[in-house]
Amino acid sequence: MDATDRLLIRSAWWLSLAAFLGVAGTVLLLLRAPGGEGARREAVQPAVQRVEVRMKEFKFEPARVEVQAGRVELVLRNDGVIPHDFAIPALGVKTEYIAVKKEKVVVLEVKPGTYPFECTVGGHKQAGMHGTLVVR
Ligand SMILES: [Cu+2]
Repeated sequence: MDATDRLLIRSAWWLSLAAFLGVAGTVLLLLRAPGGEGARREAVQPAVQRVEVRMKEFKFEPARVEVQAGRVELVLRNDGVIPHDFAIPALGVKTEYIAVKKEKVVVLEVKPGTYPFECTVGGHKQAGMHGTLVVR
């Protein structure tokens, strides 16, 4: 093997390496391209709706909560001076007592409709602790 042969072999090796890197680079670009599989899956599953509801004596703020159908996270925060809870009877939802200055997150899958909610602690609903979840 003389010097020319060795040079040719080395060039061939560099050419195949360059070809391989070119193919690999293209594959990576295709995988990361917007509109690829990942982006499509994201479009089908919209972002989770997160709604904060504050509780105090004796009301919920806001008392009317409007969301789109699908997955909803209700962040229930007790800004009052005694424990409260949160229930949506039509959906079979009821939290434990939520202590003063604490919060609880309730995750729901909701269909369009109107769902009354309330605090089930004795007398609280009658005193004004109730509201409506409206799902569009
Ligand atoms: Cu209450």
